[in-house]
Amino acid sequence: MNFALLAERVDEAARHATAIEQLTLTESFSVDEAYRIQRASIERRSARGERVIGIKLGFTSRAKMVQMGVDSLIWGWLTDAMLEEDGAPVDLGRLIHPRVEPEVCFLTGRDISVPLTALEAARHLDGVAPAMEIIDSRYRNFRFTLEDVVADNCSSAGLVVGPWSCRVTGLRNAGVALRFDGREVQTGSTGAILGDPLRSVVQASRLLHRAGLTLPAGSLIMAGAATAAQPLRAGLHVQCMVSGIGQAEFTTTLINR
Ligand code: OOG
Ligand code: MG
Repeated sequence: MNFALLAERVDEAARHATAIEQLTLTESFSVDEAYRIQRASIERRSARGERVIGIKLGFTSRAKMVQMGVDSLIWGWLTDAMLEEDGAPVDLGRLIHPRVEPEVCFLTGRDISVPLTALEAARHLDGVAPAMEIIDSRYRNFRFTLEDVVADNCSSAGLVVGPWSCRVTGLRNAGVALRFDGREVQTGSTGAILGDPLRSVVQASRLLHRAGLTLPAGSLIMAGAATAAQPLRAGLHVQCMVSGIGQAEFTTTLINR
């Protein structure tokens, strides 16, 4: 199988905001192979000058697993081109069928390369922030298998990170609200994320170790959505509130279609 060719398909779909058929309709590959396709797609981004700034976890909450019909924890890469400024407008014109999900984002203070306990994970962190991930499956109708979504860098398209706080251990049950124009569209708790989003860092450490990778100090870790994702449209003011640590926000516009 030609991993580079499959990576090119998902990468071009993202670059041109054009949906493609699921790769698994015509190819058969394992989850491990899907991660190799994902890796090759990130190498294409790096070749264009994008820089890896961290990783994201997916399907760390039941709400997301139920919404998408996938029940395994997955992970992908975040690059500097995906990072949107807190409070700034996000252009939906470069996206296919974007959705937003309320998350928390951790900032690492030390390299992570070996499996960590929750206590050790907390000591490897410099901060936590309310955050939102913008996901945009490159597959038609936002439908995929586990292998498809992994190959597609776990649908990641953007992230907005609010102000940093040092309360990395205080998030076992903090209220989460996603608001569109001031109206609540999703509500939940940070406890929905593996019981405590700190466990996403524990899981990340295991995954990195298994992949033989080191996540450098100063990296971001998106813990995964606390609620189902909500479809975006132009002209919205989008806000994510996390009790005790604050909020992140952005507006949506439609420019480059
Ligand atoms: C896959 C990404 C899942 C999360 O936070 O659970 C994810 C998708 O739903 O398209 O990012
Ligand atoms: Mg997510």
